[in-house]
Amino acid sequence: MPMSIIQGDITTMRVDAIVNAANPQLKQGGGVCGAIFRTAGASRLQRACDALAPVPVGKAVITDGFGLPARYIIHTPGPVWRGGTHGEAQQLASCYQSSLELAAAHGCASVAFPLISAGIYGFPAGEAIRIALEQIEVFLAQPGHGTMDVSLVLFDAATHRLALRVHDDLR
Ligand code: AR6
Repeated sequence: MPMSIIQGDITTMRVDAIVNAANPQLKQGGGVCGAIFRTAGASRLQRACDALAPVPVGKAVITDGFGLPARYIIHTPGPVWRGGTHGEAQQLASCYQSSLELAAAHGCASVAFPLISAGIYGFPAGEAIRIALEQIEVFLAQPGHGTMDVSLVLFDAATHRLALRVHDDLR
């Protein structure tokens, strides 16, 4: 199944799992993480997260989706952008790999990602998109994973347009 590149609010996605652009402490924070906590129910999600924290950058853990349409939330802390010379690209790639492996291990048939690290953590959007699309494609090409429905959900129109351009350039 090909991946989808869509514009929208990830908290509304009716998928098996949405991915949270988390921090290693799994605290609510702002950005997409803040929105996910608010929609899921902040205190019950925080209790579930506190039992799993801390999580190293590039790894992933899973909780219930609580009040979300999604059944699960996969929490992955992305790298903070520090100029690109501190292994940020590899760490970001690892976020997608870890999240997709965890989703598969939980039998998820559909997964939606936000653009991890590209907001508060400062990762340049074009490069973050390229890494996301490449890692999703690599995963879907693996035996047994080709039927998973994976979406990259961009919040604003400009980033969505950029993602479509990056996708075309990768062809
Ligand atoms: N749906 C989809 N994408 C969204 C939404 C939404 N509802 N809201 C924002 N985005 P960010 P990070 C986009 O800052 O850079 C938090 O405090 C946003 O436009 O949410 O990984 C965490 O707790 C951007 O493109 O995540 C961490 O401490 C993308 O989501 C820290 O911020 C990621 O932006 C993580 O920072």
